[in-house]
Amino acid sequence: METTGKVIKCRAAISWETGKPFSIEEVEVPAPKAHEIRVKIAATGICGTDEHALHGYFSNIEFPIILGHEAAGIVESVGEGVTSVKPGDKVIPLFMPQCGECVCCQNPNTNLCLNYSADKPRSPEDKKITFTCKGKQIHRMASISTFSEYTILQESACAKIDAKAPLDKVCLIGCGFSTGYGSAVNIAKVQPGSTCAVFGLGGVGLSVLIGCKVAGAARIIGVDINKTKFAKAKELGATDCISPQDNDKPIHEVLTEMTNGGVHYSFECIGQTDSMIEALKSSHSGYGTTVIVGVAPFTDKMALDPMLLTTGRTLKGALFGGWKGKTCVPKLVSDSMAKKFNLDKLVTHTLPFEKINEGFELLRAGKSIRTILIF
Ligand code: PAD
Ligand code: ZN
Ligand code: ZN
Repeated sequence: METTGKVIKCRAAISWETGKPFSIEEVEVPAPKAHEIRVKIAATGICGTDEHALHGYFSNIEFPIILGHEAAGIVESVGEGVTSVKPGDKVIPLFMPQCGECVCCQNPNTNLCLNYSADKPRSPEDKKITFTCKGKQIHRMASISTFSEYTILQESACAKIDAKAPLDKVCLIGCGFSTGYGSAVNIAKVQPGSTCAVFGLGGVGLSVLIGCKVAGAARIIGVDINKTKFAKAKELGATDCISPQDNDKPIHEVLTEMTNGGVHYSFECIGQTDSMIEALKSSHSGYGTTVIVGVAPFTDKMALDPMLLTTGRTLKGALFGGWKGKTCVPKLVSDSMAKKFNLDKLVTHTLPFEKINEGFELLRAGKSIRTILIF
Protein backbone atom coordinates (compact mmCIF):
# COMPACT_ATOMS: atom_id res chain seq x y z
CA MET A 1 0.00 0.00 0.00
CA GLU A 2 1.14 3.53 -0.68
CA THR A 3 0.86 4.43 3.01
CA THR A 4 3.01 1.49 4.20
CA GLY A 5 5.98 2.62 6.26
CA LYS A 6 4.81 6.25 6.32
CA VAL A 7 3.19 8.41 8.97
CA ILE A 8 -0.56 8.68 8.28
CA LYS A 9 -2.45 11.91 8.92
CA CYS A 10 -6.09 11.28 9.75
CA ARG A 11 -9.11 12.36 11.81
CA ALA A 12 -9.33 11.56 15.50
CA ALA A 13 -11.44 12.75 18.43
CA ILE A 14 -9.14 14.27 21.03
CA SER A 15 -10.08 14.68 24.66
CA TRP A 16 -7.82 17.57 25.66
CA GLU A 17 -9.13 17.75 29.24
CA THR A 18 -11.24 15.74 31.67
CA GLY A 19 -14.96 16.03 31.01
CA LYS A 20 -14.64 18.40 28.02
CA PRO A 21 -16.33 17.78 24.63
CA PHE A 22 -14.31 15.86 22.04
CA SER A 23 -12.63 17.86 19.33
CA ILE A 24 -12.07 16.38 15.91
CA GLU A 25 -8.49 17.08 14.89
CA GLU A 26 -5.91 15.91 12.40
CA VAL A 27 -3.44 13.55 14.09
CA GLU A 28 -0.27 11.82 12.97
CA VAL A 29 -0.24 8.05 13.40
CA PRO A 30 3.25 6.51 13.14
CA ALA A 31 4.08 3.49 11.00
CA PRO A 32 3.90 0.23 12.95
CA LYS A 33 7.17 -0.94 14.51
CA ALA A 34 8.12 -4.58 15.16
CA HIS A 35 5.14 -6.62 16.46
CA GLU A 36 2.75 -3.71 15.88
CA ILE A 37 -0.21 -3.43 13.52
CA ARG A 38 -1.75 -0.31 12.01
CA VAL A 39 -5.52 -0.62 11.59
CA LYS A 40 -8.05 1.51 9.72
CA ILE A 41 -11.03 1.66 12.06
CA ALA A 42 -14.35 1.19 10.24
CA ALA A 43 -16.78 1.46 13.16
CA THR A 44 -16.49 2.18 16.87
CA GLY A 45 -19.14 1.98 19.58
CA ILE A 46 -19.58 4.39 22.48
CA CYS A 47 -19.31 2.44 25.75
CA GLY A 48 -20.10 3.60 29.29
CA THR A 49 -16.41 3.11 30.06
CA ASP A 50 -15.45 5.83 27.56
CA GLU A 51 -17.73 8.21 29.43
CA HIS A 52 -16.18 7.08 32.73
CA ALA A 53 -12.65 7.48 31.37
CA LEU A 54 -13.49 10.99 30.16
CA HIS A 55 -14.56 11.83 33.72
CA GLY A 56 -11.39 10.52 35.37
CA TYR A 57 -12.62 7.18 36.75
CA PHE A 58 -9.29 5.44 36.01
CA SER A 59 -5.98 5.96 37.75
CA ASN A 60 -3.94 5.18 34.63
CA ILE A 61 -5.45 7.58 32.10
CA GLU A 62 -3.62 10.72 31.13
CA PHE A 63 -4.83 13.67 29.06
CA PRO A 64 -4.76 14.68 26.25
CA ILE A 65 -5.98 11.31 25.08
CA ILE A 66 -7.77 9.50 22.29
CA LEU A 67 -10.47 7.36 23.92
CA GLY A 68 -12.51 4.54 22.34
CA HIS A 69 -12.05 0.80 22.79
CA GLU A 70 -15.01 -0.99 21.14
CA ALA A 71 -14.30 -1.22 17.43
CA ALA A 72 -13.68 -3.19 14.28
CA GLY A 73 -11.45 -2.37 11.33
CA ILE A 74 -9.12 -3.49 8.59
CA VAL A 75 -5.35 -3.98 8.81
CA GLU A 76 -3.54 -1.27 6.80
CA SER A 77 0.03 -2.42 7.40
CA VAL A 78 2.06 -4.51 9.81
CA GLY A 79 5.45 -4.16 11.47
CA GLU A 80 8.29 -6.65 11.36
CA GLY A 81 7.60 -10.05 12.88
CA VAL A 82 3.80 -9.85 12.79
CA THR A 83 2.47 -13.27 11.80
CA SER A 84 -1.18 -13.42 12.93
CA VAL A 85 -2.61 -10.85 10.46
CA LYS A 86 -1.80 -9.25 7.10
CA PRO A 87 -2.95 -6.06 5.34
CA GLY A 88 -6.62 -6.33 4.33
CA ASP A 89 -7.63 -8.64 7.20
CA LYS A 90 -10.67 -7.68 9.27
CA VAL A 91 -9.82 -7.35 12.95
CA ILE A 92 -11.16 -6.37 16.36
CA PRO A 93 -8.80 -4.42 18.66
CA LEU A 94 -8.50 -5.96 22.14
CA PHE A 95 -8.48 -3.69 25.18
CA MET A 96 -7.48 -6.84 27.08
CA PRO A 97 -4.51 -8.22 25.12
CA GLN A 98 -3.47 -11.87 25.10
CA CYS A 99 0.31 -12.12 24.88
CA GLY A 100 0.07 -15.89 25.35
CA GLU A 101 3.23 -15.97 27.43
CA CYS A 102 2.62 -14.39 30.84
CA VAL A 103 1.45 -16.47 33.81
CA CYS A 104 -2.10 -15.18 33.46
CA CYS A 105 -2.29 -15.88 29.70
CA GLN A 106 -1.10 -19.41 30.46
CA ASN A 107 -3.74 -19.88 33.16
CA PRO A 108 -7.04 -21.08 31.67
CA ASN A 109 -9.02 -19.54 34.56
CA THR A 110 -8.37 -15.89 33.72
CA ASN A 111 -8.34 -13.58 30.72
CA LEU A 112 -6.07 -11.00 32.34
CA CYS A 113 -2.77 -10.44 30.58
CA LEU A 114 0.02 -9.00 32.68
CA ASN A 115 0.78 -6.68 29.78
CA TYR A 116 -2.32 -4.74 30.63
CA SER A 117 -4.30 -3.91 33.70
CA ALA A 118 -6.98 -1.27 34.19
CA ASP A 119 -5.48 -0.26 37.53
CA LYS A 120 -1.76 -0.10 36.68
CA PRO A 121 0.38 2.30 34.66
CA ARG A 122 0.72 1.30 31.00
CA SER A 123 3.74 -0.83 30.13
CA PRO A 124 6.90 0.95 28.90
CA GLU A 125 6.52 -0.93 25.59
CA ASP A 126 2.99 0.39 25.16
CA LYS A 127 3.92 3.92 26.22
CA LYS A 128 6.32 4.09 23.29
CA ILE A 129 3.35 4.08 20.88
CA THR A 130 2.08 7.63 20.56
CA PHE A 131 -0.03 9.81 18.33
CA THR A 132 0.74 13.47 17.87
CA CYS A 133 -1.51 16.44 17.27
CA LYS A 134 -0.39 20.06 16.84
CA GLY A 135 3.08 18.98 17.98
CA LYS A 136 1.76 17.49 21.24
CA GLN A 137 1.97 13.87 22.28
CA ILE A 138 -1.47 12.29 22.65
CA HIS A 139 -2.00 9.40 25.06
CA ARG A 140 -3.85 6.20 24.24
CA MET A 141 -6.70 4.47 26.04
CA ALA A 142 -6.34 0.80 27.01
CA SER A 143 -3.60 0.44 24.39
CA ILE A 144 -6.01 0.75 21.48
CA SER A 145 -7.66 4.23 21.11
CA THR A 146 -10.36 3.62 18.54
CA PHE A 147 -11.77 7.15 18.26
CA SER A 148 -9.24 7.61 15.47
CA GLU A 149 -9.49 6.71 11.80
CA TYR A 150 -6.19 4.82 12.11
CA THR A 151 -4.70 3.32 15.24
CA ILE A 152 -1.73 1.22 16.28
CA LEU A 153 -2.12 -2.08 18.09
CA GLN A 154 0.38 -4.45 19.56
CA GLU A 155 -0.01 -7.86 17.92
CA SER A 156 -1.25 -9.28 21.24
CA ALA A 157 -4.14 -6.78 21.16
CA CYS A 158 -5.51 -7.62 17.72
CA ALA A 159 -7.90 -10.47 16.86
CA LYS A 160 -8.40 -11.55 13.25
CA ILE A 161 -12.08 -12.13 12.44
CA ASP A 162 -14.18 -13.55 9.59
CA ALA A 163 -13.66 -11.69 6.29
CA LYS A 164 -17.45 -11.47 5.84
CA ALA A 165 -18.18 -10.01 9.30
CA PRO A 166 -20.29 -6.78 9.27
CA LEU A 167 -17.90 -4.36 10.99
CA ASP A 168 -20.65 -1.90 11.97
CA LYS A 169 -22.21 -4.61 14.17
CA VAL A 170 -19.37 -6.86 15.33
CA CYS A 171 -17.55 -3.84 16.73
CA LEU A 172 -19.74 -4.46 19.81
CA ILE A 173 -17.87 -7.71 20.34
CA GLY A 174 -14.83 -5.51 21.06
CA CYS A 175 -16.34 -4.59 24.44
CA GLY A 176 -19.97 -4.18 25.51
CA PHE A 177 -21.54 -7.33 24.14
CA SER A 178 -18.69 -9.69 25.07
CA THR A 179 -18.33 -8.13 28.52
CA GLY A 180 -21.98 -8.61 29.41
CA TYR A 181 -22.51 -11.95 27.72
CA GLY A 182 -19.29 -13.42 29.15
CA SER A 183 -20.11 -12.14 32.65
CA ALA A 184 -23.20 -14.36 32.54
CA VAL A 185 -21.83 -17.45 30.79
CA ASN A 186 -18.15 -17.46 31.87
CA ILE A 187 -17.97 -15.63 35.19
CA ALA A 188 -21.30 -16.36 36.90
CA LYS A 189 -21.78 -19.57 34.90
CA VAL A 190 -25.55 -19.10 34.99
CA GLN A 191 -27.38 -22.42 35.27
CA PRO A 192 -30.62 -23.42 33.52
CA GLY A 193 -33.73 -22.69 35.59
CA SER A 194 -32.01 -20.07 37.76
CA THR A 195 -33.10 -16.57 38.78
CA CYS A 196 -30.96 -13.54 37.83
CA ALA A 197 -31.01 -9.80 38.59
CA VAL A 198 -29.28 -7.34 36.26
CA PHE A 199 -28.57 -3.87 37.68
CA GLY A 200 -28.22 -1.31 34.85
CA LEU A 201 -29.81 -1.95 31.46
CA GLY A 202 -27.33 -0.20 29.16
CA GLY A 203 -25.41 -2.02 26.43
CA VAL A 204 -23.49 -4.07 28.99
CA GLY A 205 -26.46 -4.98 31.22
CA LEU A 206 -28.61 -5.96 28.24
CA SER A 207 -25.77 -8.19 27.02
CA VAL A 208 -25.67 -9.85 30.47
CA LEU A 209 -29.38 -10.42 30.00
CA ILE A 210 -28.79 -12.05 26.59
CA GLY A 211 -26.22 -14.33 28.26
CA CYS A 212 -28.61 -15.27 31.09
CA LYS A 213 -31.28 -16.13 28.54
CA VAL A 214 -28.92 -18.21 26.36
CA ALA A 215 -27.80 -20.04 29.55
CA GLY A 216 -31.44 -20.96 30.26
CA ALA A 217 -32.27 -18.73 33.26
CA ALA A 218 -35.95 -19.06 34.17
CA ARG A 219 -36.40 -15.60 35.63
CA ILE A 220 -34.41 -12.47 34.78
CA ILE A 221 -35.18 -9.24 36.64
CA GLY A 222 -33.90 -5.99 35.14
CA VAL A 223 -33.20 -3.07 37.49
CA ASP A 224 -32.82 0.49 36.18
CA ILE A 225 -33.85 4.00 37.18
CA ASN A 226 -34.58 4.78 33.51
CA LYS A 227 -37.83 3.01 32.71
CA THR A 228 -37.48 3.68 28.98
CA LYS A 229 -34.95 0.80 29.06
CA PHE A 230 -37.57 -1.73 30.16
CA ALA A 231 -39.21 -2.41 26.77
CA LYS A 232 -35.92 -3.51 25.17
CA ALA A 233 -34.95 -5.51 28.26
CA LYS A 234 -38.24 -7.43 28.03
CA GLU A 235 -37.73 -7.97 24.30
CA LEU A 236 -34.33 -9.52 25.09
CA GLY A 237 -35.68 -11.85 27.78
CA ALA A 238 -36.25 -9.96 31.05
CA THR A 239 -39.27 -11.45 32.82
CA ASP A 240 -39.68 -8.45 35.17
CA CYS A 241 -38.25 -4.92 35.30
CA ILE A 242 -38.18 -2.70 38.38
CA SER A 243 -36.97 0.80 39.26
CA PRO A 244 -35.37 1.60 42.62
CA GLN A 245 -37.20 4.93 42.43
CA ASP A 246 -40.63 3.23 42.51
CA ASN A 247 -39.96 1.65 45.88
CA ASP A 248 -39.48 3.22 49.33
CA LYS A 249 -37.39 0.29 50.55
CA PRO A 250 -33.92 -0.68 49.36
CA ILE A 251 -34.02 -2.56 46.07
CA HIS A 252 -32.39 -5.67 47.58
CA GLU A 253 -35.41 -6.03 49.88
CA VAL A 254 -37.75 -5.78 46.91
CA LEU A 255 -35.74 -8.42 45.01
CA THR A 256 -35.51 -10.69 48.06
CA GLU A 257 -39.29 -10.59 48.44
CA MET A 258 -39.88 -11.16 44.73
CA THR A 259 -37.62 -14.22 44.67
CA ASN A 260 -38.32 -15.93 47.95
CA GLY A 261 -35.03 -15.05 49.64
CA GLY A 262 -32.74 -13.82 46.88
CA VAL A 263 -31.51 -14.49 43.34
CA HIS A 264 -29.01 -17.11 42.22
CA TYR A 265 -27.01 -14.53 40.25
CA SER A 266 -26.85 -10.74 40.36
CA PHE A 267 -24.82 -8.45 38.11
CA GLU A 268 -23.85 -4.83 38.68
CA CYS A 269 -23.58 -3.06 35.31
CA ILE A 270 -23.76 0.57 36.41
CA GLY A 271 -20.48 1.42 38.10
CA GLN A 272 -21.71 2.59 41.52
CA THR A 273 -20.44 1.08 44.76
CA ASP A 274 -23.86 1.43 46.45
CA SER A 275 -25.47 -0.59 43.67
CA MET A 276 -22.70 -3.19 43.96
CA ILE A 277 -23.63 -3.76 47.59
CA GLU A 278 -27.34 -3.82 46.73
CA ALA A 279 -26.57 -6.46 44.09
CA LEU A 280 -24.65 -8.53 46.64
CA LYS A 281 -27.45 -8.26 49.20
CA SER A 282 -29.96 -9.36 46.54
CA SER A 283 -28.25 -12.70 46.08
CA HIS A 284 -29.41 -15.67 48.10
CA SER A 285 -27.36 -16.68 51.15
CA GLY A 286 -25.63 -20.03 50.82
CA TYR A 287 -25.36 -20.10 47.04
CA GLY A 288 -25.86 -16.66 45.45
CA THR A 289 -23.18 -15.20 43.18
CA THR A 290 -22.69 -11.51 42.40
CA VAL A 291 -20.57 -10.31 39.49
CA ILE A 292 -19.24 -6.77 39.43
CA VAL A 293 -19.06 -5.60 35.84
CA GLY A 294 -19.49 -1.83 36.28
CA VAL A 295 -16.44 0.39 36.69
CA ALA A 296 -16.59 2.82 39.62
CA PRO A 297 -14.28 5.85 40.05
CA PHE A 298 -10.91 4.54 41.33
CA THR A 299 -11.28 6.76 44.40
CA ASP A 300 -14.53 5.04 45.50
CA LYS A 301 -14.36 2.09 47.89
CA MET A 302 -16.94 -0.50 48.90
CA ALA A 303 -17.75 -1.01 52.58
CA LEU A 304 -19.58 -4.25 53.09
CA ASP A 305 -20.60 -6.48 55.96
CA PRO A 306 -18.28 -9.52 55.69
CA MET A 307 -21.11 -11.67 57.07
CA LEU A 308 -22.71 -11.37 53.62
CA LEU A 309 -19.82 -13.54 52.40
CA THR A 310 -19.37 -15.83 55.39
CA THR A 311 -23.00 -16.82 54.94
CA GLY A 312 -22.08 -18.29 51.59
CA ARG A 313 -22.45 -15.63 48.94
CA THR A 314 -19.76 -15.30 46.28
CA LEU A 315 -18.56 -11.91 45.03
CA LYS A 316 -16.67 -11.86 41.73
CA GLY A 317 -15.68 -9.42 39.02
CA ALA A 318 -14.19 -9.50 35.57
CA LEU A 319 -13.05 -7.41 32.67
CA PHE A 320 -14.23 -8.27 29.17
CA GLY A 321 -16.47 -11.07 30.45
CA GLY A 322 -13.54 -13.39 31.06
CA TRP A 323 -12.84 -13.96 27.34
CA LYS A 324 -9.25 -14.44 26.23
CA GLY A 325 -9.45 -12.05 23.30
CA LYS A 326 -7.24 -13.45 20.56
CA THR A 327 -8.65 -16.95 21.03
CA CYS A 328 -12.31 -16.18 21.78
CA VAL A 329 -13.20 -13.03 19.81
CA PRO A 330 -13.07 -14.76 16.38
CA LYS A 331 -15.44 -17.43 17.73
CA LEU A 332 -17.82 -14.80 19.16
CA VAL A 333 -17.90 -13.13 15.73
CA SER A 334 -18.73 -16.47 14.07
CA ASP A 335 -21.44 -17.13 16.66
CA SER A 336 -23.00 -13.72 15.96
CA MET A 337 -22.92 -14.40 12.20
CA ALA A 338 -24.57 -17.78 12.91
CA LYS A 339 -27.30 -15.83 14.78
CA LYS A 340 -26.59 -17.43 18.14
CA PHE A 341 -27.29 -13.95 19.51
CA ASN A 342 -28.52 -10.75 17.89
CA LEU A 343 -26.25 -7.70 18.13
CA ASP A 344 -28.63 -5.56 16.05
CA LYS A 345 -30.96 -5.12 19.04
CA LEU A 346 -28.21 -3.32 20.96
CA VAL A 347 -27.58 -0.72 18.26
CA THR A 348 -30.00 2.18 18.67
CA HIS A 349 -28.07 4.85 16.75
CA THR A 350 -25.52 4.97 13.93
CA LEU A 351 -23.78 8.30 13.34
CA PRO A 352 -20.90 9.62 11.24
CA PHE A 353 -17.71 9.83 13.35
CA GLU A 354 -17.81 13.65 13.34
CA LYS A 355 -20.99 13.50 15.45
CA ILE A 356 -19.21 11.85 18.38
CA ASN A 357 -20.34 14.55 20.84
CA GLU A 358 -23.96 13.94 19.81
CA GLY A 359 -23.41 10.22 20.46
CA PHE A 360 -22.16 10.92 24.00
CA GLU A 361 -25.11 13.28 24.64
CA LEU A 362 -27.50 10.45 23.70
CA LEU A 363 -25.75 8.15 26.21
CA ARG A 364 -25.85 10.78 28.98
CA ALA A 365 -29.52 11.49 28.34
CA GLY A 366 -30.29 7.76 28.60
CA LYS A 367 -31.67 7.77 25.04
CA SER A 368 -29.29 5.25 23.45
CA ILE A 369 -28.15 1.73 24.14
CA ARG A 370 -25.24 1.67 21.73
CA THR A 371 -24.33 4.40 19.26
CA ILE A 372 -22.01 3.23 16.51
CA LEU A 373 -19.75 5.85 14.93
CA ILE A 374 -18.85 5.17 11.32
CA PHE A 375 -15.69 6.53 9.66
P1 PAD B 1 -24.73 2.74 30.15
O1 PAD B 1 -24.54 4.12 30.64
O2 PAD B 1 -25.28 2.52 28.78
O3 PAD B 1 -25.68 1.93 31.15
C1 PAD B 1 -25.77 2.16 32.53
C2 PAD B 1 -27.24 1.97 32.95
O4 PAD B 1 -27.31 2.08 34.38
C3 PAD B 1 -28.19 3.01 32.36
O5 PAD B 1 -29.30 2.37 31.75
C4 PAD B 1 -28.61 3.82 33.58
O6 PAD B 1 -29.95 4.32 33.48
C5 PAD B 1 -28.49 2.80 34.69
N1 PAD B 1 -28.36 3.38 36.02
C6 PAD B 1 -27.66 4.48 36.39
N2 PAD B 1 -27.76 4.68 37.74
C7 PAD B 1 -28.56 3.67 38.20
C8 PAD B 1 -29.03 3.31 39.50
N3 PAD B 1 -28.71 4.02 40.58
N4 PAD B 1 -29.81 2.21 39.62
C9 PAD B 1 -30.16 1.47 38.54
N5 PAD B 1 -29.72 1.76 37.28
C10 PAD B 1 -28.95 2.84 37.12
O7 PAD B 1 -23.30 2.03 30.28
P2 PAD B 1 -22.78 0.62 29.71
O8 PAD B 1 -23.87 -0.37 29.70
O9 PAD B 1 -21.99 0.84 28.48
O10 PAD B 1 -21.71 0.25 30.87
C11 PAD B 1 -22.18 -0.10 32.16
C12 PAD B 1 -21.02 -0.22 33.14
O11 PAD B 1 -20.18 -1.31 32.76
C13 PAD B 1 -20.11 1.01 33.20
O12 PAD B 1 -19.72 1.20 34.54
C14 PAD B 1 -18.92 0.60 32.38
O13 PAD B 1 -17.75 1.31 32.75
C15 PAD B 1 -18.82 -0.85 32.74
C16 PAD B 1 -18.07 -1.71 31.78
N6 PAD B 1 -17.24 -2.66 32.27
C17 PAD B 1 -16.54 -3.46 31.45
C18 PAD B 1 -15.70 -4.53 32.01
O14 PAD B 1 -14.86 -5.10 31.30
N7 PAD B 1 -15.89 -4.86 33.29
C19 PAD B 1 -16.64 -3.33 30.07
C20 PAD B 1 -17.53 -2.40 29.56
C21 PAD B 1 -18.23 -1.55 30.41
ZN1 ZN C 1 -0.24 -12.19 28.75
ZN1 ZN D 1 -16.32 -0.82 27.00
